Amino acid sequence: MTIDVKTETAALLDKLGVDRAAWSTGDMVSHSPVTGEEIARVKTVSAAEAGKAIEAAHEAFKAWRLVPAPKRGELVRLLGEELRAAKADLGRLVSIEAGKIISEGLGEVQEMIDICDFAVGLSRQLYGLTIATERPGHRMMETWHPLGVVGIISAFNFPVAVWSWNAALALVCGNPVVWKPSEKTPLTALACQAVLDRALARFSDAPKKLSQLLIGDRAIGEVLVDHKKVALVSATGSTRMGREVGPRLAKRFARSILELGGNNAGIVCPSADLDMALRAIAFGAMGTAGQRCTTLRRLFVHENIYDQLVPRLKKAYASVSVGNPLETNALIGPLIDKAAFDNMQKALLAARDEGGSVTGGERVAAASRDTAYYVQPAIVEMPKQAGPVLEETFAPILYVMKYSDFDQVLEEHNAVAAGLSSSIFTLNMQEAERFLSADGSDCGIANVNIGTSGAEIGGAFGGEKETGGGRESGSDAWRAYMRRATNTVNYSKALPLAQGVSFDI
Ligand code: UN1
Repeated sequence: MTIDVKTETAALLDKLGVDRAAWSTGDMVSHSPVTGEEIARVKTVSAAEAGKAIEAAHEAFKAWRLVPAPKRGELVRLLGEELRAAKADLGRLVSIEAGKIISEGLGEVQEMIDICDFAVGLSRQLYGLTIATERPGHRMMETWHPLGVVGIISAFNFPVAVWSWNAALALVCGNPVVWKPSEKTPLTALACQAVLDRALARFSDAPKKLSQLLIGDRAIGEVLVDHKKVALVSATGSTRMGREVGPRLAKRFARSILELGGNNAGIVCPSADLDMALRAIAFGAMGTAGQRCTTLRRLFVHENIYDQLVPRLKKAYASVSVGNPLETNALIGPLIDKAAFDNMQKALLAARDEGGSVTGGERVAAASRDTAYYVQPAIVEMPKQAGPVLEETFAPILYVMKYSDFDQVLEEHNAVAAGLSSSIFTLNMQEAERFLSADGSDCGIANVNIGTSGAEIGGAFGGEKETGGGRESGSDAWRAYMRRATNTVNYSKALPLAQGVSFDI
């Protein structure tokens, strides 16, 4: 049976409650990477409309910040309920629009449900400290207040989860959200907005325009970044994008959460459980067709086990199923577009120039049309870490290198510009603990006997160096979405000054 992707997209959008006017006659052409065909024409907003949306969000802020946080949590609880009901349809739409295999499309929606649950609990835990003061009859404390309009810029590869990490937290923290999704994935964004609208319809205390979607190109992202009434922009995407967005926000002293590129590595030590490592490496490097910011891209294998592990890995690479995620059970779906394919081929050529030996990487004819780009994942044995190994290529390429000395491999591990995720495979606790220590992995995520990708929402997500330094999702990432006030209250009858200063008038 051949599925008509365009017809199915329309049916899913109808089921998810997205207004046809938003995606049938607009000026932004939307494609599915599954076949490369056009699936919708999405309406975009002008810069002036974007500006108005932000002004309206600011008005919503004035009311939303006064709604008690646990009540704001109730809205996010309803969002979680609506997402549970929409999971199958939204997950499938993610597969159509981003090319993920079905279980990963569903997994992404599960990630949204998880962050909603987290945020609901958080809505009763926006704690401030009470701090000892040096003055008698005084009390010092800190209070966390809503921050203002939160702008969200998201990428194609996690078209819905990244929005939810930011939106769920921003909403319980008392902030409206204005979202500019990737131009490659506007349909899933429309669907998210429709799901949230259903939650809002069941909730009586929300001001109008609490959540808005701005579909448009880069110029719309710029409106969000430059608008004085946007207090925080959380931007996920390339380091190149972050290099533009970061300084512009800094210039007007706005906050930023930057979640940029990764060039994630794993180290396989002599004591590693190789069966476990093999599976973790396979998912980390080939899963999502290598299009996660957490994808495993560099692998350092100890020389004593290299000849045991690498042939097995190559076998896994040669036999992995690549195919249409809507019609087959393949583990690897398509690349997002031709540009991604071209970049992959360029990187493989550059790797060969550096002495790399490439297995895989060829285009696979998995769709009926030649407008889709499926590839056999590539594994590249490199004599050393050089050339394309030092950069992130958003495609399934795993560079494998041999190591002999632990100190040296730690240095090489950290010798790239990005610092997002990292893994060590070892049963030796000295190696494991060293990897997690101050002179171990320099990444925001450091794992033991787990791959680099697939983080749970409970931890703070993000990385160092050119990854941008931002943290989203769990732990205390919520603090970036609020402003902290330090309050000192004098309940005595005197006015002692701090630091023993006297100023008697
Ligand atoms: C991303 O690729 O932008 O850890 C996010 C992971 C997912 C999130 C990835 N939970 O792989």
